[in-house]
Amino acid sequence: MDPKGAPSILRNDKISEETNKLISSLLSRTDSQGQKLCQYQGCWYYYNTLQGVLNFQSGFQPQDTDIILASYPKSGTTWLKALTVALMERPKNNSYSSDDEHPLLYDNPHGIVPCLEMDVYHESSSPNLAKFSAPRRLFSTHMPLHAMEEAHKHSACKIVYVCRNVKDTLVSWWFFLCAVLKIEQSRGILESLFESFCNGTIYYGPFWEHLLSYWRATLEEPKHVLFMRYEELKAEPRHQIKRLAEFLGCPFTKQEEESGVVDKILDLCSLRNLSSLEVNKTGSRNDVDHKDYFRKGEVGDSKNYLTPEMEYKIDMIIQEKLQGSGLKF
Ligand code: PAP
Repeated sequence: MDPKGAPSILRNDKISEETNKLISSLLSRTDSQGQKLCQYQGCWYYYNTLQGVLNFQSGFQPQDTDIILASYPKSGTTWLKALTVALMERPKNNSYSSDDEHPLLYDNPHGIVPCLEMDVYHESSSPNLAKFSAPRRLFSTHMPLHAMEEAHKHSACKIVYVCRNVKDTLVSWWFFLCAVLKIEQSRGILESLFESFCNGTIYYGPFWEHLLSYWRATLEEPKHVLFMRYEELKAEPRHQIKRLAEFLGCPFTKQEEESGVVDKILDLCSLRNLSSLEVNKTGSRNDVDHKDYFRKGEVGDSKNYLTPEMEYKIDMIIQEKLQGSGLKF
Protein backbone atom coordinates (compact mmCIF):
# COMPACT_ATOMS: atom_id res chain seq x y z
CA MET A 1 0.00 0.00 0.00
CA ASP A 2 1.01 3.62 -0.39
CA PRO A 3 2.40 4.67 3.01
CA LYS A 4 1.07 8.19 2.35
CA GLY A 5 -2.46 6.77 2.78
CA ALA A 6 -1.67 5.66 6.34
CA PRO A 7 -2.43 7.82 9.39
CA SER A 8 0.42 10.21 10.16
CA ILE A 9 1.56 8.40 13.30
CA LEU A 10 2.37 5.30 11.24
CA ARG A 11 4.32 7.26 8.62
CA ASN A 12 7.88 8.56 8.42
CA ASP A 13 7.45 11.97 6.79
CA LYS A 14 7.53 14.32 9.79
CA ILE A 15 10.90 13.73 11.31
CA SER A 16 13.63 16.29 11.91
CA GLU A 17 17.19 16.05 10.60
CA GLU A 18 18.32 15.23 14.12
CA THR A 19 15.79 12.41 14.48
CA ASN A 20 16.82 11.11 11.09
CA LYS A 21 20.41 10.92 12.34
CA LEU A 22 19.31 9.19 15.51
CA ILE A 23 17.27 6.65 13.54
CA SER A 24 20.27 5.74 11.42
CA SER A 25 21.96 4.51 14.60
CA LEU A 26 18.94 2.45 15.75
CA LEU A 27 17.72 -1.03 14.92
CA SER A 28 14.99 -0.75 12.30
CA ARG A 29 12.65 -2.90 10.28
CA THR A 30 9.90 -2.62 7.71
CA ASP A 31 6.50 -4.13 8.53
CA SER A 32 4.36 -6.21 6.19
CA GLN A 33 2.63 -3.05 4.93
CA GLY A 34 5.89 -1.32 4.05
CA GLN A 35 5.96 1.04 7.05
CA LYS A 36 9.24 1.54 8.86
CA LEU A 37 9.75 1.03 12.58
CA CYS A 38 12.79 1.52 14.77
CA GLN A 39 13.68 0.50 18.29
CA TYR A 40 14.31 3.35 20.71
CA GLN A 41 14.96 2.75 24.42
CA GLY A 42 13.81 -0.82 23.92
CA CYS A 43 10.45 0.06 22.33
CA TRP A 44 9.43 -0.14 18.65
CA TYR A 45 7.93 2.97 17.08
CA TYR A 46 6.94 4.13 13.60
CA TYR A 47 9.21 7.07 12.81
CA ASN A 48 6.64 9.86 13.16
CA THR A 49 5.59 8.44 16.52
CA LEU A 50 9.23 8.37 17.60
CA GLN A 51 9.44 12.07 16.74
CA GLY A 52 6.47 12.68 19.09
CA VAL A 53 8.16 10.62 21.82
CA LEU A 54 11.39 12.63 21.48
CA ASN A 55 9.48 15.94 21.50
CA PHE A 56 7.61 14.78 24.60
CA GLN A 57 10.78 13.70 26.36
CA SER A 58 12.50 17.02 25.77
CA GLY A 59 9.52 19.30 26.40
CA PHE A 60 6.99 17.84 28.84
CA GLN A 61 6.77 19.45 32.27
CA PRO A 62 4.56 17.31 34.47
CA GLN A 63 2.21 18.82 37.04
CA ASP A 64 1.26 17.01 40.22
CA THR A 65 -2.41 17.22 39.27
CA ASP A 66 -1.93 15.66 35.82
CA ILE A 67 -3.70 12.43 34.97
CA ILE A 68 -2.10 10.18 32.35
CA LEU A 69 -4.09 7.26 30.94
CA ALA A 70 -1.67 4.67 29.62
CA SER A 71 -2.17 1.50 27.62
CA TYR A 72 -0.75 -0.79 25.02
CA PRO A 73 -2.80 -0.05 21.86
CA LYS A 74 -6.18 -1.80 21.65
CA SER A 75 -6.37 -2.62 25.35
CA GLY A 76 -9.35 -0.47 26.33
CA THR A 77 -7.97 3.06 25.88
CA THR A 78 -11.16 4.53 24.42
CA TRP A 79 -13.26 3.11 27.24
CA LEU A 80 -10.86 4.27 29.96
CA LYS A 81 -10.77 7.76 28.44
CA ALA A 82 -14.56 7.96 28.35
CA LEU A 83 -14.90 6.75 31.96
CA THR A 84 -12.27 9.19 33.23
CA VAL A 85 -13.83 12.11 31.37
CA ALA A 86 -17.23 11.18 32.78
CA LEU A 87 -15.80 10.97 36.30
CA MET A 88 -14.14 14.37 35.95
CA GLU A 89 -17.25 15.93 34.45
CA ARG A 90 -19.48 15.15 37.41
CA PRO A 91 -20.96 18.45 38.44
CA LYS A 92 -19.92 19.57 41.87
CA ASN A 93 -23.51 19.70 43.10
CA ASN A 94 -23.82 15.94 42.55
CA SER A 95 -26.95 16.36 40.49
CA TYR A 96 -25.43 15.18 37.21
CA SER A 97 -28.08 17.12 35.40
CA SER A 98 -26.14 18.41 32.41
CA ASP A 99 -26.58 15.23 30.37
CA ASP A 100 -27.24 16.90 27.04
CA GLU A 101 -24.16 19.13 27.33
CA HIS A 102 -21.79 16.32 28.13
CA PRO A 103 -18.53 16.54 26.13
CA LEU A 104 -18.71 12.83 25.31
CA LEU A 105 -21.82 13.57 23.24
CA TYR A 106 -19.89 15.99 21.04
CA ASP A 107 -16.48 14.48 20.63
CA ASN A 108 -14.79 11.10 20.53
CA PRO A 109 -12.92 10.24 23.77
CA HIS A 110 -9.64 10.53 21.81
CA GLY A 111 -10.50 14.10 20.86
CA ILE A 112 -11.17 14.99 24.50
CA VAL A 113 -8.13 13.22 25.96
CA PRO A 114 -5.18 13.81 23.62
CA CYS A 115 -2.32 11.37 23.34
CA LEU A 116 0.99 12.89 24.46
CA GLU A 117 3.20 11.54 21.70
CA MET A 118 0.60 11.27 18.93
CA ASP A 119 -1.32 14.51 19.41
CA VAL A 120 0.17 16.94 21.91
CA TYR A 121 3.89 16.56 21.09
CA HIS A 122 3.44 15.18 17.61
CA GLU A 123 4.97 18.19 15.90
CA SER A 124 6.72 20.23 18.56
CA SER A 125 8.45 19.95 21.90
CA SER A 126 6.78 23.16 23.10
CA PRO A 127 3.08 22.93 22.22
CA ASN A 128 0.61 25.39 23.67
CA LEU A 129 -0.87 23.59 26.67
CA ALA A 130 -3.04 26.49 27.87
CA LYS A 131 -6.27 24.77 26.87
CA PHE A 132 -5.47 21.79 29.10
CA SER A 133 -5.39 23.75 32.32
CA ALA A 134 -8.68 23.26 34.13
CA PRO A 135 -9.44 21.56 36.40
CA ARG A 136 -6.79 18.87 35.84
CA ARG A 137 -4.84 18.08 32.72
CA LEU A 138 -5.88 14.78 31.22
CA PHE A 139 -3.58 13.05 28.72
CA SER A 140 -3.05 9.58 27.36
CA THR A 141 -0.08 7.63 26.09
CA HIS A 142 0.86 4.30 24.57
CA MET A 143 4.50 4.67 25.64
CA PRO A 144 5.92 2.14 28.10
CA LEU A 145 6.56 3.68 31.50
CA HIS A 146 10.33 3.81 31.06
CA ALA A 147 9.84 6.26 28.15
CA MET A 148 8.10 8.60 30.63
CA GLU A 149 10.47 7.92 33.47
CA GLU A 150 11.57 11.52 33.94
CA ALA A 151 8.00 12.84 34.06
CA HIS A 152 6.93 9.99 36.28
CA LYS A 153 9.81 10.42 38.73
CA HIS A 154 9.53 14.15 39.10
CA SER A 155 5.85 14.57 39.80
CA ALA A 156 3.02 13.09 41.78
CA CYS A 157 0.83 12.88 38.69
CA LYS A 158 -1.61 9.97 38.57
CA ILE A 159 -1.02 7.27 35.98
CA VAL A 160 -3.76 4.78 35.14
CA TYR A 161 -2.76 1.77 33.05
CA VAL A 162 -5.31 -0.48 31.41
CA CYS A 163 -4.21 -3.86 30.13
CA ARG A 164 -6.05 -6.57 28.26
CA ASN A 165 -5.63 -10.21 27.41
CA VAL A 166 -2.91 -9.98 24.78
CA LYS A 167 -4.62 -12.39 22.37
CA ASP A 168 -7.71 -10.17 22.22
CA THR A 169 -5.42 -7.15 21.92
CA LEU A 170 -3.66 -8.69 18.93
CA VAL A 171 -6.92 -9.52 17.14
CA SER A 172 -8.31 -6.06 17.90
CA TRP A 173 -5.14 -4.49 16.45
CA TRP A 174 -5.54 -6.58 13.28
CA PHE A 175 -9.11 -5.36 12.74
CA PHE A 176 -8.15 -1.78 13.53
CA LEU A 177 -5.05 -1.71 11.32
CA CYS A 178 -6.92 -3.10 8.32
CA ALA A 179 -9.73 -0.59 8.91
CA VAL A 180 -7.46 2.46 9.10
CA LEU A 181 -5.26 1.36 6.22
CA LYS A 182 -8.42 0.49 4.29
CA ILE A 183 -7.09 -2.89 3.28
CA GLU A 184 -8.67 -6.29 3.16
CA GLN A 185 -8.53 -8.19 6.39
CA SER A 186 -6.48 -11.15 5.33
CA ARG A 187 -5.10 -14.08 7.31
CA GLY A 188 -1.69 -13.12 5.90
CA ILE A 189 -1.76 -9.81 7.76
CA LEU A 190 -2.90 -11.49 10.98
CA GLU A 191 -0.09 -14.03 10.69
CA SER A 192 2.50 -11.36 10.10
CA LEU A 193 1.22 -9.30 13.07
CA PHE A 194 1.26 -12.46 15.15
CA GLU A 195 4.94 -13.08 14.31
CA SER A 196 5.88 -9.48 15.15
CA PHE A 197 3.82 -9.66 18.32
CA CYS A 198 5.61 -12.83 19.41
CA ASN A 199 9.11 -11.60 18.63
CA GLY A 200 8.40 -8.21 20.16
CA THR A 201 9.13 -6.11 17.07
CA ILE A 202 5.64 -4.63 16.87
CA TYR A 203 4.46 -1.03 17.36
CA TYR A 204 5.01 -0.17 21.03
CA GLY A 205 6.30 -3.68 21.64
CA PRO A 206 7.50 -5.88 23.12
CA PHE A 207 4.12 -6.07 24.85
CA TRP A 208 5.63 -7.89 27.85
CA GLU A 209 8.05 -5.00 28.51
CA HIS A 210 5.11 -2.63 28.26
CA LEU A 211 3.00 -4.57 30.74
CA LEU A 212 5.88 -5.10 33.15
CA SER A 213 6.94 -1.46 33.18
CA TYR A 214 3.56 -0.42 34.62
CA TRP A 215 3.09 -3.57 36.68
CA ARG A 216 6.34 -3.02 38.58
CA ALA A 217 5.47 0.63 39.14
CA THR A 218 2.04 -0.18 40.56
CA LEU A 219 3.61 -2.63 43.00
CA GLU A 220 6.11 -0.01 44.11
CA GLU A 221 3.84 3.02 44.10
CA PRO A 222 0.17 2.04 44.20
CA LYS A 223 -0.92 5.61 44.93
CA HIS A 224 0.89 6.83 41.84
CA VAL A 225 0.11 4.09 39.31
CA LEU A 226 -3.19 2.24 39.08
CA PHE A 227 -3.26 -1.04 37.15
CA MET A 228 -6.62 -1.91 35.60
CA ARG A 229 -7.74 -4.77 33.41
CA TYR A 230 -10.22 -4.64 30.53
CA GLU A 231 -11.69 -7.99 31.57
CA GLU A 232 -12.31 -6.78 35.13
CA LEU A 233 -13.98 -3.66 33.82
CA LYS A 234 -16.29 -5.91 31.81
CA ALA A 235 -16.95 -8.32 34.67
CA GLU A 236 -17.42 -5.85 37.52
CA PRO A 237 -17.80 -2.37 36.05
CA ARG A 238 -19.30 -0.76 39.18
CA HIS A 239 -16.50 -1.91 41.40
CA GLN A 240 -13.82 -0.91 38.90
CA ILE A 241 -15.13 2.56 38.24
CA LYS A 242 -15.31 3.19 41.98
CA ARG A 243 -11.72 2.03 42.24
CA LEU A 244 -10.75 4.45 39.49
CA ALA A 245 -12.65 7.33 41.10
CA GLU A 246 -10.98 6.69 44.45
CA PHE A 247 -7.54 6.50 42.91
CA LEU A 248 -8.10 9.80 41.12
CA GLY A 249 -9.16 11.42 44.36
CA CYS A 250 -12.79 11.93 43.37
CA PRO A 251 -14.71 9.06 45.01
CA PHE A 252 -18.45 8.79 44.58
CA THR A 253 -20.45 10.23 47.44
CA LYS A 254 -23.18 8.19 49.08
CA GLN A 255 -25.69 10.55 47.56
CA GLU A 256 -24.27 9.99 44.08
CA GLU A 257 -24.38 6.25 44.52
CA GLU A 258 -27.96 6.36 45.75
CA SER A 259 -29.07 8.55 42.88
CA GLY A 260 -27.63 6.14 40.28
CA VAL A 261 -24.69 8.25 39.05
CA VAL A 262 -22.42 5.20 38.81
CA ASP A 263 -24.81 3.43 36.44
CA LYS A 264 -25.40 6.59 34.43
CA ILE A 265 -21.69 6.95 33.80
CA LEU A 266 -21.36 3.28 32.84
CA ASP A 267 -24.28 3.62 30.44
CA LEU A 268 -22.93 6.79 28.92
CA CYS A 269 -19.53 5.15 28.37
CA SER A 270 -20.80 1.80 27.16
CA LEU A 271 -19.66 0.63 23.76
CA ARG A 272 -23.31 0.43 22.71
CA ASN A 273 -23.99 4.04 23.63
CA LEU A 274 -20.75 5.63 22.44
CA SER A 275 -20.77 3.83 19.10
CA SER A 276 -24.35 4.93 18.45
CA LEU A 277 -23.57 8.64 18.84
CA GLU A 278 -23.51 10.66 15.65
CA VAL A 279 -20.03 12.02 16.39
CA ASN A 280 -18.67 8.49 16.62
CA LYS A 281 -20.57 7.19 13.60
CA THR A 282 -19.42 9.89 11.22
CA GLY A 283 -16.48 11.82 12.69
CA SER A 284 -12.77 11.32 12.21
CA ARG A 285 -9.47 12.70 13.46
CA ASN A 286 -5.85 12.19 12.44
CA ASP A 287 -6.99 10.13 9.42
CA VAL A 288 -8.85 7.65 11.64
CA ASP A 289 -12.64 7.28 11.49
CA HIS A 290 -14.11 7.41 15.00
CA LYS A 291 -16.19 4.34 14.24
CA ASP A 292 -13.01 2.25 13.95
CA TYR A 293 -12.40 2.59 17.70
CA PHE A 294 -15.53 0.55 18.38
CA ARG A 295 -16.01 -3.06 17.37
CA LYS A 296 -17.27 -5.98 19.47
CA GLY A 297 -15.62 -5.31 22.80
CA GLU A 298 -15.88 -8.97 23.79
CA VAL A 299 -13.63 -10.92 26.09
CA GLY A 300 -12.16 -13.97 24.35
CA ASP A 301 -13.03 -12.90 20.79
CA SER A 302 -9.52 -13.92 19.69
CA LYS A 303 -10.62 -17.58 19.89
CA ASN A 304 -12.57 -16.96 16.70
CA TYR A 305 -9.45 -15.97 14.76
CA LEU A 306 -6.31 -17.48 16.28
CA THR A 307 -5.48 -21.14 15.74
CA PRO A 308 -4.82 -23.31 18.83
CA GLU A 309 -1.11 -23.25 17.85
CA MET A 310 -1.05 -19.46 17.81
CA GLU A 311 -2.78 -19.33 21.18
CA TYR A 312 -0.36 -21.84 22.61
CA LYS A 313 2.66 -19.89 21.39
CA ILE A 314 1.37 -16.65 22.95
CA ASP A 315 0.55 -18.45 26.20
CA MET A 316 4.08 -19.83 26.36
CA ILE A 317 5.62 -16.41 25.71
CA ILE A 318 3.50 -14.80 28.41
CA GLN A 319 4.38 -17.55 30.85
CA GLU A 320 8.08 -17.14 30.16
CA LYS A 321 8.26 -13.36 30.07
CA LEU A 322 6.03 -12.67 33.05
CA GLN A 323 7.49 -15.43 35.18
CA GLY A 324 8.23 -14.30 38.71
CA SER A 325 6.58 -10.90 38.24
CA GLY A 326 3.31 -11.84 39.92
CA LEU A 327 1.43 -10.65 36.82
CA LYS A 328 -0.83 -13.33 35.38
CA PHE A 329 -3.36 -13.68 32.58
P1 PAP B 1 -6.79 2.45 20.87
O1 PAP B 1 -5.59 1.89 21.52
O2 PAP B 1 -6.65 2.63 19.38
O3 PAP B 1 -7.31 3.67 21.54
P2 PAP B 1 -8.62 0.82 22.32
O4 PAP B 1 -9.76 1.68 22.68
O5 PAP B 1 -7.58 0.58 23.36
O6 PAP B 1 -7.94 1.34 20.98
O7 PAP B 1 -9.14 -0.61 21.90
C1 PAP B 1 -10.24 -0.81 21.06
C2 PAP B 1 -10.98 -2.00 21.63
O8 PAP B 1 -11.78 -1.54 22.74
C3 PAP B 1 -11.94 -2.59 20.62
O9 PAP B 1 -12.01 -3.97 20.98
P3 PAP B 1 -12.41 -5.13 19.93
O10 PAP B 1 -11.65 -4.88 18.67
O11 PAP B 1 -12.02 -6.41 20.61
O12 PAP B 1 -13.86 -5.01 19.77
C4 PAP B 1 -13.23 -1.85 20.93
O13 PAP B 1 -14.39 -2.53 20.50
C5 PAP B 1 -13.16 -1.79 22.44
N1 PAP B 1 -13.94 -0.67 22.99
C6 PAP B 1 -14.03 0.61 22.52
N2 PAP B 1 -14.85 1.33 23.28
C7 PAP B 1 -15.31 0.51 24.25
C8 PAP B 1 -16.23 0.69 25.33
N3 PAP B 1 -16.81 1.85 25.55
N4 PAP B 1 -16.47 -0.37 26.14
C9 PAP B 1 -15.87 -1.56 25.92
N5 PAP B 1 -15.00 -1.80 24.91
C10 PAP B 1 -14.73 -0.77 24.08
